[in-house]
Amino acid sequence: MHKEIEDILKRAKREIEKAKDSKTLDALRVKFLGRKGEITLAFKKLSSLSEEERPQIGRLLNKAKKEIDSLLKEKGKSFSPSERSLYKDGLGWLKGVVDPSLPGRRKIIGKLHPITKVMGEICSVFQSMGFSIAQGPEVEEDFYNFEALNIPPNHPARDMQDTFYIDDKILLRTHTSPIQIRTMKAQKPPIRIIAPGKVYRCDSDVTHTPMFHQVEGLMVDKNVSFSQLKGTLTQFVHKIFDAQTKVRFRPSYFPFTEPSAEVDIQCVNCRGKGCRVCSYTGWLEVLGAGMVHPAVFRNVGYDPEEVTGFAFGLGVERIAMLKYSIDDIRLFYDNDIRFLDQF
Ligand code: 2NL
Repeated sequence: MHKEIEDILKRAKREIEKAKDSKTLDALRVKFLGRKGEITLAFKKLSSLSEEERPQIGRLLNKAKKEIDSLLKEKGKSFSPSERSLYKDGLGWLKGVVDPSLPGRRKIIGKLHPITKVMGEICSVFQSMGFSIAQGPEVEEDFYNFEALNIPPNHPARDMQDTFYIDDKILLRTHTSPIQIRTMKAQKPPIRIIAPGKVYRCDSDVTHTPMFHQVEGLMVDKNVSFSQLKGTLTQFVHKIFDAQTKVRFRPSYFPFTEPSAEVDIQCVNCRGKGCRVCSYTGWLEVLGAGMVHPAVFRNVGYDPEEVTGFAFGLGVERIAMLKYSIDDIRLFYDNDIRFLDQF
């Protein structure tokens, strides 16, 4: 038996020495230490030995087994790190099935949609000025969307071409003003809210999509003034674009405000020099605003002799297009991952 064990050990040493990869090493482990391996079979012969021989040969076999095991492990360390770790984890058999040297596959982590991002920035700016966020339904009643806002029955904004009607009284809101009407009907002044959300208009080209996003704002209290409106919106522009951006208020008309204004900012592209983006005027229109019309206050049960208020509205897509120099609004809704991934 002595001779036999020595012979196994000698061959094991030689063959392990010669091995060139972990696959060969795996085969050698099976050959010598496996369930039907040479060392294992030799152990089985122990029972046929005499009482004196058995412990002696047993010790010898244990020593040989340990030695072969450590030779296999030692040799395994000389292969590539990835091969070694496969070997260490008992996954040597995966060699050739998987390539452990390949880099890992990165998980693609989702991002916020650019409109969601800009909407969040706009809301944060107004929240920092003390406005709270109000919400309301996208499917609205004609009363909240038009009538309460002093938009008369024949006003062009009510036109079947612009509004998605569900029936003659129910429609998809065309602006977020109905949120503010609902808030005023439910609460007493002072009120200082913004109304962000989706709005719908039957319109589609490079600057219009049938669904888009608006943020409107409303402040109502005793003695709210037009100069507070100017200050609030100027501060907003300075925070969303930059503090050097000039702002101008141009007289305009809305049925729900009097007086009304359109708010322009110095062109973000040419800084006011005149370019294609601003149609060579140096200015970009970004907001509509004004003092809440007394008729609107009466419609929600407020006394226009007691309170005054300002209101404003802006299109989120328009702000996002100017911020990121995007010239086609439809890009936001094509869902091309190569576009969306850039923000
Ligand atoms: C624009 C114009 C505006 C308002 C929205 C408003 C709401 C109430 C009462 C009075 Cl409840 N006004 N909202 C006022 C002026 C302008 O938006 O050009 N938006 C993109």
